[in-house]
Amino acid sequence: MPQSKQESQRRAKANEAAAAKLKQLEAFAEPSEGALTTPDGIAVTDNHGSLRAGTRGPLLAEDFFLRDKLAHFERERIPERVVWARGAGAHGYFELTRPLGEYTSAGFLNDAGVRTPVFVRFSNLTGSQGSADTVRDMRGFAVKFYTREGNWDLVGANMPVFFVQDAMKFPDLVHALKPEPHHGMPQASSAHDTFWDFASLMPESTHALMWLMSDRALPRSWRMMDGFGVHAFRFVNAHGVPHFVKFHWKARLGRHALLQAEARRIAGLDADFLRRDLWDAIEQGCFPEWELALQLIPEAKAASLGFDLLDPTKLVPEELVPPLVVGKLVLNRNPDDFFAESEQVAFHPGRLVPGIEFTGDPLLQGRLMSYTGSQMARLGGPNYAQLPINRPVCPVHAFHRDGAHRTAIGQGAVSYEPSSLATGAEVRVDGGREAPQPHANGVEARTRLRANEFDDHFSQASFFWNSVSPAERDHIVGAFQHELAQVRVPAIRQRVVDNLAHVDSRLARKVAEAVGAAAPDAKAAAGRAGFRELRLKLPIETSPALAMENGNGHGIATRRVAVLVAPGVEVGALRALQQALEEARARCILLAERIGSVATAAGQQLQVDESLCSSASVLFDAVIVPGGAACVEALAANGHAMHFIHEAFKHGKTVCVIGDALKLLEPLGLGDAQAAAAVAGVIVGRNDPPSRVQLVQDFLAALARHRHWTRAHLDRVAA
Ligand code: HDD
Repeated sequence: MPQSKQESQRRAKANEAAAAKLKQLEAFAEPSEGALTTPDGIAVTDNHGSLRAGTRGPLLAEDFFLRDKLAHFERERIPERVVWARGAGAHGYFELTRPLGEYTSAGFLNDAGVRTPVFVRFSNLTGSQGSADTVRDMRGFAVKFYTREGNWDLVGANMPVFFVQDAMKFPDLVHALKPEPHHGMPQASSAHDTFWDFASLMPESTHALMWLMSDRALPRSWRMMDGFGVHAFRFVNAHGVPHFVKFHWKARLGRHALLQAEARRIAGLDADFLRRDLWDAIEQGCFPEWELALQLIPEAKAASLGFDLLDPTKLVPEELVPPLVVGKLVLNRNPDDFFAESEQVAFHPGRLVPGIEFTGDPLLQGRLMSYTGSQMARLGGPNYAQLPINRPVCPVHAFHRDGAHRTAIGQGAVSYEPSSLATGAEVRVDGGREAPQPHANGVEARTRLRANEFDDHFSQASFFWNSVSPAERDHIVGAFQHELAQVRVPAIRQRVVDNLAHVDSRLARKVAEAVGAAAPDAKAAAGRAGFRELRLKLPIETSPALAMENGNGHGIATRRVAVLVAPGVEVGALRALQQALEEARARCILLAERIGSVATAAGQQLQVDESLCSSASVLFDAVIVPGGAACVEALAANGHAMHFIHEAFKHGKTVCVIGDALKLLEPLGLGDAQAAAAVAGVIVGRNDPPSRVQLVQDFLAALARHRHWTRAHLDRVAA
């Protein structure tokens, strides 16, 4: 189901609310002219002298104005574009004169007379930002259309063909063209060994070389050069009928060039010749204009052209396919801020509005992969589309979040879909189950669909559930119960249990009961958008390998065993356990009421590692409580100790009580030695030497099992 109208309206309202909030702040704003301030608006009292300790003393760290001013200044430069670095732009509009409904559904190409705002940047392919305008080079002709359906970037050039056919060769071309890496020369020129070395080995570049060596490479003015989209794109009308299309900008002032000798001299006399020419013309009100002319080619006709239309080293002669003039481009406003506009403008040939599509041109396809990363690297992060010059004029409802330099202020909790929280209704943005669309190159079917078997979402969830041990199942139920108990919206809890009904009915029921949901309804889940009713059958019912319980591993190395002690502790059996644990590379940690030492029943001092009140059973894998009447009495009177032992028991850990320490299990109903020893993971030992060997064996075996989940009624244990 496509995005609902209700959802769009809600988003529009949210956007309005965000705008209104900003306006509330703006109501307090004052005009920015007047006294100098810091970027935070704090008045600057002296912009000439830094703050010093006395007239001849050192600078003071508290001169935050100086520090901020320098810190900002040091970061003023950003990386220049890796190619097309030298350039400048202007604002204007595109006006459609010939509606194109029979060719494309793009809204701005359907309404004659409608003006679409544009920003255009002209550039040199080769030179750095500080090079000269008039050198022999291909010129960039990039147009950003701010349409009501989003931004469309036509990122073309003043030549209709390119040097390479495949994007794989683009970095090589640029490396060959740029100054040679060992000495950094020559700047902004193709007249050197590496370029011609590469070009001579790449016969596909020959056609573009002809253009590069022609007068087209020395335009008299950007206003006097034509532009080309270069690649074949594809128009698709409202009925899905495709046409190949090639874009042409035809300069109203005609095509005029400089002589090579002139171009060279001007490069020295006025490196900014072309950008100055554009700026001055616009300032004088002589707004430069271009016609947009299209070569429209039915797909069936493409094959009869005599060359491959998807090859970007080929042009379509106008005599074969006469261009149809459909509108005009007018540049009528110079930017206010070169950096914020001409420099920060970010083009991307993949920004296409509905009704305009790519083709399989391998160069174009490669371009689609390149520009996003380039803009992020250049403009410092993923939010470059929020910069004023790149911002669309239509509403933006993107779910992208956060990132450096975010300026948009989002609304509400929902930045994902499908969702139901924002509107109360279920919203899902997908194309449904339409058949795959044929691709423009006519070879492959394009689709966002996955293979049918991917529609089975539950069979393996059930398989997992059936494979794990009963204790693990209890934990799964508990985890669902716990998580859903934190969910405040009843409809969400219900949806989860309805889905779980497809996994296991008992699981679903137990979860539903605990979270106040109605009886799980598998059919309700099946009726939901995005749900696909398919259940694959595995040749086996369960997989024991999936149960955690069957993967105990080997040994007990690094397990942490707590030993709870108090004065009067009997250490005979404990010593044997400690020695065995040490040999197995497990750790024994002694805990008592206080850190320091306690006296044993035999009058020796026993080192204490941690205090009971600052530790907890959850930090250990098992607990040992050695005997000794006085010791046991002291521990029984210590709330921390009793909680420690009972909690370890409740959590299924190995609990070892020696001699009279058995008494401490009385509150668990295990005061009787036989009853206690019958419980899994409870080891009841004595201090007499003959029984120690068995005690050690039992304890190590129990510890190796890690947890003992078969203990009955653990939920009744108060811990
Ligand atoms: Fe590109 C920028 C034109 C192929 C990768 N390209 C860029 C600009 C223009 C073009 C005019 C500058 C836009 C502006 O003013 O900001 N590019 C073309 C043309 C191509 C072409 C006409 C061939 C038909 N480009 C091309 C390929 C790749 C790139 C094959 C890489 C696979 N182009 C980039 C880039 C740039 C870029 C590295 C550099 C700076 C930037 O993006 O912002 O991503």
